[in-house]
Amino acid sequence: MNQRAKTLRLVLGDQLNSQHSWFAHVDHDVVYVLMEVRQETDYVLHHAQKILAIFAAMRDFARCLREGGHRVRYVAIDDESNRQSLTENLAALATHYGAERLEWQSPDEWRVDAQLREWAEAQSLSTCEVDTEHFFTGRHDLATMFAGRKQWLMERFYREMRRRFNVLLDDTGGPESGQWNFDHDNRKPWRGTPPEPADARPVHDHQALWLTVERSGVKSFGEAQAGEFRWPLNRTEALACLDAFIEQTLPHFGDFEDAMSSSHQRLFHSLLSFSLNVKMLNPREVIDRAEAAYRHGRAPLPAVEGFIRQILGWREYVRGIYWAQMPGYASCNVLNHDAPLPSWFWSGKTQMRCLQLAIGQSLQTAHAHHIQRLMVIGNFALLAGLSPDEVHRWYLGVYIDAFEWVELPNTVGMSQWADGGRIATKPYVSSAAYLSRMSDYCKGCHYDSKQRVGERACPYNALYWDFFTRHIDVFGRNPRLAMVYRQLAKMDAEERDALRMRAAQVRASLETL
Ligand code: FAD
Ligand code: DLZ
Repeated sequence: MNQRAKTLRLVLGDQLNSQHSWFAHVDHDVVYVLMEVRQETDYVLHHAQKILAIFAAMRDFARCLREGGHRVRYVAIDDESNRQSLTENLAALATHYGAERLEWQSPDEWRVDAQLREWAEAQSLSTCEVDTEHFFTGRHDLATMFAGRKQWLMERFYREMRRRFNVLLDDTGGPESGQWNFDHDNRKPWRGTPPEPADARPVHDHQALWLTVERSGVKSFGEAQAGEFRWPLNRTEALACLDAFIEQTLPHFGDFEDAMSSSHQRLFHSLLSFSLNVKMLNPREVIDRAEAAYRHGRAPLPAVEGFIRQILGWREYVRGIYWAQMPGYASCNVLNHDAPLPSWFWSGKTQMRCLQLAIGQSLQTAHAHHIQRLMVIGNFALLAGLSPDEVHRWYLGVYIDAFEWVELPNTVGMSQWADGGRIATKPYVSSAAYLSRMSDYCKGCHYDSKQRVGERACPYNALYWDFFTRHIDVFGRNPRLAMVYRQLAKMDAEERDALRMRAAQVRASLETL
């Protein structure tokens, strides 16, 4: 075959979409380029499983393309010719193939988007950016929808999306069963029944690949193959996981969406975020499958609506926020929080059992579900006044599904309120009472969830009241927090002092909690 190629097409590690129109026809003038590069492994310290999953999935994708007859150039992390930079490799490959044209799909991250555009401007090659054909909305649709409005609301956006894409509507065009949102039904604690479905994810062994990654000098944290490395690494595997979720798990998703258990980590979550974010699965097909389960009487409406809201609502919404707010969004810090992350974020070794379990699980499996991320880890970080940038970098590194477009708004906005309420109309914080109600984490903890002051009092309690006292200027007039401030006002001075002192003690000893 002729070595030369007219066109190079870049496929990034989170663009493994075999359904993309690029791949509908084989063209021998086109070479698809995938590269494992230090630029992408090292821009933040990553969990070992995230690197491994992306590399293994990229390698499998390249294999499938070759099997489909496409020409592929795969640059492995240890290739001698690898310049470890997306654009430097592209320049070298364009020369190698005598290419006249370079095409790429819109990157999801601002950083890579800017890099490719800037580089392309300085090239004599003709360039072309195409859509990823993945999301429901364009990058700037959300900003257009809310142009001129002070308050952007997810719920408004979500209803509009349901109408626009005809999801869970009745014959009149209204919401199925007359109700848009079943959030209030979806808050049950889990006490052991129904049983957690078996883990349908495939087990992989990528020891050899991991050795190559390590030998190439890539730094990481977390466990690479802790017992089992089980993430879907191609579309066939992802579709099998989707099938299993729809059949066995979705019916209970709603009831236990916010529940946490020390013995059962997955409960009724889909664990589809990695497959979705690297685009092995399309959100439209996931939503269609969930809606069909409801229409065929195999899953109740509150569960299906709750699940669809996460994907059609939150996932598209945070992406719109990201593109509307970048590049400044990454440095938001409205509450001026600047405490460094305690070292136990990297080991899980703290006496607070909820954090020990949620962080421990994250380090072991590169996953934690939404309430663990928001109400255990994020809640503590916000109450303790940790630096939102450090918190963001931890979340971006640790989770298998973390890509900045979705992680940053969730961390900096929803979880740390560092954007001043752009996403969350009030901060997601709680005392130990919430954690104790929604999980069994407090049982057997070194700290007492019921005590507010004293050495053994759960740190969340004093921190909670201290947070609202410290930030009364920001939150004191928020009508959604009126109750909190009424409760604070009812406390006598002695009680408030004791809480303040306990909180100060906790904040001074974060490292040893
Ligand atoms: P399920 O509970 O089964 O939900 C189904 C799907 O809905 C998910 O796969 C995901 O695609 C989507 N979804 C649910 N909640 C959200 C949300 N808030 N924003 C966007 N999509 C959502 N999600 C990521 O995909 N990547 C991240 O980097 C990420 N970082 C987060 C950081 C913080 C601080 C918080 C609070 C949440 C974060 N989330 C992130 C959202 C959510 O926690 C994960 O999507 C979810 O836990 C993934 O597990 P799952 O597939 O089992 O989700
Ligand atoms: C996350 C990641 C990692 C760890 N490594 C690579 C890589 O070596 N090559 C690659 O193309 N993509 C990788 N990715 C995913 C990218 O970070 C992601 O594609 C961009 O940030 C755009 O969203």
